[in-house]
Amino acid sequence: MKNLNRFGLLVAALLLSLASHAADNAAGNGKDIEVSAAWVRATAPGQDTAGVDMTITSKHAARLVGVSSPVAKSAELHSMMNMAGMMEMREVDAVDLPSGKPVNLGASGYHVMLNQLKAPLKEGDSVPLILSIMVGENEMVKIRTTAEVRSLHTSGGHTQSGGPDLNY
Ligand SMILES: [Cu+2]
Repeated sequence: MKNLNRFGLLVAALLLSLASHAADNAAGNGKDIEVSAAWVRATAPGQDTAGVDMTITSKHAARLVGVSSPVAKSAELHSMMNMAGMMEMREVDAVDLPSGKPVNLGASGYHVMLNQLKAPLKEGDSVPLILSIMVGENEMVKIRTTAEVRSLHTSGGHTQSGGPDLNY
């Protein structure tokens, strides 16, 4: 019986690994698009929006055109602009991903805005994200990734966009 159980575990592990490969394939040419260093600051009490930073590298010219996350009611692509000394966020339709060039959203003046968070983001959590990326003219791929929730006091890298009460 013991051996049988072990065999069962092996089969389960094999099935799991097959399932995760299937998920990769479901992302179309997901292997041609790499997402790294995705992170978001933990939320302060009462804060229900959060800005996510990440680096996206697409082998082929593409555009990030949408984002969703189960932790937020909606997610948008935002740009940050300095308007007469005030940082202002605007929703944008897309972020260009030139072929082969890593694009760091924060460094490029963008972030993913999570709106109406369903629960506070706590340090150490990971936030699932689904990126909609248009590769070339008409191939839409969905890329699953997760953003690491870092300490509220993390500085640098990303200009936090949690709200006007936070320091930029
Ligand atoms: Cu924003």
